[in-house]
Amino acid sequence: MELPHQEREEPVILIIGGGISGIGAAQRLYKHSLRNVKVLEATDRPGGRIWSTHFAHGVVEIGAHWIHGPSDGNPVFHMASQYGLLHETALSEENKNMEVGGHPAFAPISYSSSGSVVDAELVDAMGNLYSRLLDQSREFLHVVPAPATSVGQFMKKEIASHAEEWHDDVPTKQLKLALLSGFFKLECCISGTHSMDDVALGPFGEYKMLPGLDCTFPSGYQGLIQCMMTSLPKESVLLNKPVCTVHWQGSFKTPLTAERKFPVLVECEDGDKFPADHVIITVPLGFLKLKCDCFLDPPLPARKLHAIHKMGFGTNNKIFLEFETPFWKPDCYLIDFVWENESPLVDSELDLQNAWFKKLIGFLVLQPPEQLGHVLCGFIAGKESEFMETLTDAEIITSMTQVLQRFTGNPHLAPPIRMLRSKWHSQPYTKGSYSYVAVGCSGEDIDIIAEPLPEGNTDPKPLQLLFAGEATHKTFYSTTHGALQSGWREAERLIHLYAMSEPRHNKPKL
Ligand code: 6YU
Repeated sequence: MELPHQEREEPVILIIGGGISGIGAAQRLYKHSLRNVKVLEATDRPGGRIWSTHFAHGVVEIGAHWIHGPSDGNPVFHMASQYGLLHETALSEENKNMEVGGHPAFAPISYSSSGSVVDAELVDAMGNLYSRLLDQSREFLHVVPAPATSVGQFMKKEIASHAEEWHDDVPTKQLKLALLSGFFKLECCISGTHSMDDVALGPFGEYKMLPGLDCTFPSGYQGLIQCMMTSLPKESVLLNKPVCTVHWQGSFKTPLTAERKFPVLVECEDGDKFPADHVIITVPLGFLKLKCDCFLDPPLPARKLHAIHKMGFGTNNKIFLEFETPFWKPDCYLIDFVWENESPLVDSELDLQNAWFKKLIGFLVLQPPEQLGHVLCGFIAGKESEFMETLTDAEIITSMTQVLQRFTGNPHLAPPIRMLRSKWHSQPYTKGSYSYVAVGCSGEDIDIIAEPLPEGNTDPKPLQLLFAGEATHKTFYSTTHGALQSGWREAERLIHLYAMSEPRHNKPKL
């Protein structure tokens, strides 16, 4: 039986990328009866930077770890609680209302490079100073000109003037600076950057923190993606389908759609071609930076290309170590390393070969050990993190064992029995971890990247290309909730275009 004309002309929508933004967009379109939707995902699994895998006796997160700000305004939290994926303590009002300023909420045990434990009061005092300065860095959103170009520059200037007021002996002063140096490394992991000198000061306050004590998914973050996918037909998500070129502003037909012309044609690496009315591009900014000159035909407008190149996209990696027996106490949740001779006020030379591991901030003790085993998760950002990806497993295990022996002051500490690390910079379809607003950029650049094409609203074939993904969210960039909201935002644009409340939706409302 032949379909009525208007049904045949249901808009064809493609989504490039099966991360949370792409799957979220597909889910939203389906819910609003825009059902001619396909997700093309380059790799062999959905989820993108949400990626849980088996390690030791349980599951660990290669990518996203926490729900940042798990409270009612966070759509990932909302969805995860609806699907029943969170522990009941995460759902408590007390946890939802907690304000921790985006940082780990537990006190660390800090080891120094001479193998002793650093006085907890000193760690606390420097932690408080660092947090105050970081809060100040967020206060220059509407200040022109900002007092410095980068967060790093601003904070170092402030630290230098504080240090002048310290009346301690020289070793204590040095230790205080070494502690602050460690906090800078932590911030590099949080911001996904090599150095806080690369993060723009003015727009730093644009990133919004939600209340709530960061929580994890007891059975893995990827369970969220699996639940989201249950509302989509199986055949709507195509895996192993890397897209090489998106042709737009055209008039394309295929043997299957002989009498219908489409403005967009998506070409995959395996030669498959998919015509479409609309394409939501959710590929990571790292991929876009590398490929934007050839990924789109015709190329993107100059101002969009400029914004893509200027915005920051850095690397934050994890190193998981499993131990036969823990060398830490049962109440220890975080182990920090303090390199005693370091100072944020002195630029150290980059020595990747011999000193990459100095950028490691320390280790989280993953919970619960009864289920997972004795597992530590280290974080390392920047160029050192990218160098780490090039090393062999044996080289990493040796370096990690040496570092732990030195810092704990125990030369007999046994090496880990297993190791796993992420390699986000080497992932060909990601090329890093997440975005940040680099020096020279502002939230406006994020908006420019997010603008749909063709520009303006006079084109007879509107919204051919739409852009989603974490790097397109002005206030929640770098997070899963930012990514999800960006996917919803672009789905809503199309839903609005076809004004789905009307029975016939074959023609866009211009
Ligand atoms: C969060 C967290 N978290 C740790 C680490 C990483 C990230 N994030 P996706 O990449 O998922 O999907 C795109 C898909 O496109 C992908 O599957 C590709 O394969 C595919 N693709 C690419 N090219 C293609 C092609 N040509 N054809 C077809 N398909 C193609 N977020 O909320 N909590 O704890 C962490 C962390 C190691 C790597 C994180 C965290 C970031 C999120 O993982 C990420 O934003 C989203 O998953 C992205 O989803 P997506 O759909 O956009 O892309 C002031 C200020 C401070 C700012 N920062 C503060 C926040 C700190 C962020 N937190 C990070 C911390 C950790 C540990």
